[in-house]
Amino acid sequence: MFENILPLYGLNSDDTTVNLFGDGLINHTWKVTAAEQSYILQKVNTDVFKEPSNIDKNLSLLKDFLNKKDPEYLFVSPVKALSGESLLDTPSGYFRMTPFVEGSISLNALTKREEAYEAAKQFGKFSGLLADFDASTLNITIPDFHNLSLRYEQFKTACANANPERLEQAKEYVDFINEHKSIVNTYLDIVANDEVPLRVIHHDTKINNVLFDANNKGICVIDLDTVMPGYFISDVGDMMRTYLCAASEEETDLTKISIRKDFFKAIYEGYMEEMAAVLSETEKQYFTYAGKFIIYMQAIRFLADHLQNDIYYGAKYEGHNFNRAINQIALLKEYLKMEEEFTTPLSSMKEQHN
Ligand code: ADP
Ligand code: GN1
Ligand code: MG
Repeated sequence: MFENILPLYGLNSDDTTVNLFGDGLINHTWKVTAAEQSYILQKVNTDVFKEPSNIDKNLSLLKDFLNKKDPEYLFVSPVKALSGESLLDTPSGYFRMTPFVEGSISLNALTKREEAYEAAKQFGKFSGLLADFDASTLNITIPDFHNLSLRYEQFKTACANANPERLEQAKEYVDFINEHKSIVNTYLDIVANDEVPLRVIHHDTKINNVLFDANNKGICVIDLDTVMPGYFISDVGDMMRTYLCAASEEETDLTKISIRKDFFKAIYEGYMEEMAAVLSETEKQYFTYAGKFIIYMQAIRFLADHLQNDIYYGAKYEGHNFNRAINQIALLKEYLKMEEEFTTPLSSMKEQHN
C-alpha cells in the first residue's frame, strides 16, 4: 500500500521507513521517516468520519485564521501532495500526512501536575486564539458527537438490542448509568442557556492529543478531526477524565483509580490562564460539572459499544470495552466523591482569574 501512497507526496518508498505509530483509537497512524524529515501518515477512519473532506476544509480555514492571528503558533496541519491536495482519496482509503513534530513525546498518562498544567494551557490557548473565529463556519465532522442526551438515548437502544448475556453481566453498570441521569439533565440546561455559547472546541483533549518536549513543556495540540462548534465543558471534561487519574482508561485494577486533587487545580490554572477572559461567568460555574459530563459520557460510549459487540472502538481482547466502561464508572464514582471539595478551591482560584 505505502508504495502507492508515498510517491503521491514525492517520496521514494525505497529510502523511506514506515512504522505503525502512537496509541490513537480511531485512525491508522504511521511514522514515515524519509531522508530529509519525518512525517505522520494517517488513513482516516471513514466509519467514524463519514466525510473526510469536511475535516480537510476545517483545517484549511483554521490554518488561514491562525497563521494571521499568531504566526508563531504551531498549527499542525497536513502537507500538500504533488497534486496540491492535502487529503488524498485513493483506492486504499483517505490519506493525509503532517510533518512529524521533531523532539515531541506523547503521553498516555500523566505523572506530574506540571504536565496537566501544560496540556490544559495548550488546549486553552487553542480555543482562546480561536475565540473570535466564527465557529458556525466549521463543518460538523461527527454530528452530535458530544450530545449527551442523544448518547444516553443511544445507550438505551443499545441495552434494548443487546446480547442478553452481555446485558445481564453489565446490569450493575447499566443501573449506575440510569441512576445518574441527572448529569444528562444538567447538559440539557447548558444547551438551553444563552450564556453558554458554542465555541471552537477540540472535543478530544485526552492526554495523547497534546505533544510535549523532553522538558515536559507542552508544544502543541494535535488530532484536530473533531474540532467543531461545541461547549467548553467538552474540552475541560476530557482533560479531567484523562489527567486526574494516574491510571488510564485501559487499567483493569480498579484500586488504581483515584483522583489527584492537585491535578484538578493544575487543569484549572493552565486552562484559565488562556480562557478566563473569554469564558462567561455562567460557563465558569460549570467548570466542575465538565468532569462528570465527559466521564459519564465516555462510560456510556464504552458500555454501549460493548453491548453492540465493539463496532465502534474495536476490542483487543474479549470484554475490552466492558473493562473500559467499568474503569470509567469507577473514575466517575471517585470524581463524584471529590466534587464538593473541587468547588471550594475553585472559588478561591477564581479570584485570581476574574
Ligand atoms: P487518533 O485519532 O487515532 O487518535 P492522532 O491524530 O491522535 O490519531 O495520532 C495518533 C498518535 O500519533 C498521537 O497520539 C501522537 O502520539 C502521534 N502523532 C500524531 N500526529 C503527530 C505529529 N504531527 N507529530 C508527532 N506525533 C504525532
Ligand atoms: C477516541 O481518536 P482518539 O483515540 O484520540 C474518541 C474519543 C474518545 C477516546 C477514548 C472520534 O479518541 O471521543 O474520548 O477515543 N474519538 C472519536 O479514548 O470517537
Ligand atoms: Mg488521538
